[in-house]
Amino acid sequence: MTAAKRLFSGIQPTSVPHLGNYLGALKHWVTLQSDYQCLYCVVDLHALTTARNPKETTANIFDTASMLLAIGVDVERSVLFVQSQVSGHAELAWILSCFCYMGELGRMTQFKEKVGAEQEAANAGLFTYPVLMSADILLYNTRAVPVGDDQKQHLELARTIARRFNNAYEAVFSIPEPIIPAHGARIMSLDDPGKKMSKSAASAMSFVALTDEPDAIRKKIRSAVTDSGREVIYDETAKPALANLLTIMSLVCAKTPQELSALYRDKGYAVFKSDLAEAVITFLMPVQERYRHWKDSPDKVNALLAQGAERARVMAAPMLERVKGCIGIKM
Ligand code: AQP
Repeated sequence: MTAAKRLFSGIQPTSVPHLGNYLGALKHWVTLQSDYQCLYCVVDLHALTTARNPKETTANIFDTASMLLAIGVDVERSVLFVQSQVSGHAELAWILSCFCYMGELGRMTQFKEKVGAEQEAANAGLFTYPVLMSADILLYNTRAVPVGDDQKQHLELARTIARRFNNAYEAVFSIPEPIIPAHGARIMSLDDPGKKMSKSAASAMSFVALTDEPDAIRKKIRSAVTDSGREVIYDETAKPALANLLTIMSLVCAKTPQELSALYRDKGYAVFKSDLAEAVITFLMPVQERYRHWKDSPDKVNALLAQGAERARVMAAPMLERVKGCIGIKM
């Protein structure tokens, strides 16, 4: 390993990643491998906040890792591993929970959105999720964290916890910087442009999974909500649903939303949506091919994950030791 700056990011194995996960985060995971020493983690402990079916959980972990390999996470350059295989994440999370306030966690919008009015019945893991995420990041002396816009607040909390710990003892943790893309940081749901695209959404029509078949993609995009009028123009305020679709197309085709508006302005929504569906299908085809390859090689994937976990454990050990030394529980 070189002395390049460390970068960490994770994805919950709650289901197959969708276009929002890809355009907001995963796509950047691949390019950032050239500039950073990257650790990419399938954060299965986070997924336990909602996952209850053990068989599905095991399958989702494997599928998510296979998809990360398919999109271009390169294990020669980056460390790819499963969170629960490196016990330092859970250990540091407990320690950091003693440096985080209930009030801070109560202000997290993702928690409020996920539990709604049911706070009393929500499991404590949903509430303390950002502490575990802080531990994931800080365990590796991480300098950069590529995430979608929805994780910005959690990352800010990780920075606060790191500063608080550093101030209480010594400068143990680097203060991690978010890397949030200028475009595509919040891809919205296809059936409700007021909500972000989410794996756990009630309706599968709200997202395009990276494994969706061409016909499913055509159907989902054809049924995507659009705004009134028929002109294809990029206007986030007046036409938020269309702006979301134009953003997706712009990232898939490497054209700006303005260029696309000029191209489709008078062609109507139906033509635009049909072309968008074909563009997404073409874009996903090679990814899906590589995904099938990895899915058919479980021994290879599991061996790569075991190697990744071993490397991560070695990288995590000095930080854990230093933190324990600071708080006086050094063994
Ligand atoms: N809609 C989105 N647009 C852009 N980026 C997104 N991300 C998630 N949704 C969007 C980014 O994807 C990375 C992995 O996210 P995650 O799976 O760890 O958790 P999440 O943010 O909670 O994503 P989901 O899809 O909404 O999952 P569920 O439904 O299981 O909670 C992160 O960098 C995230 O910002």
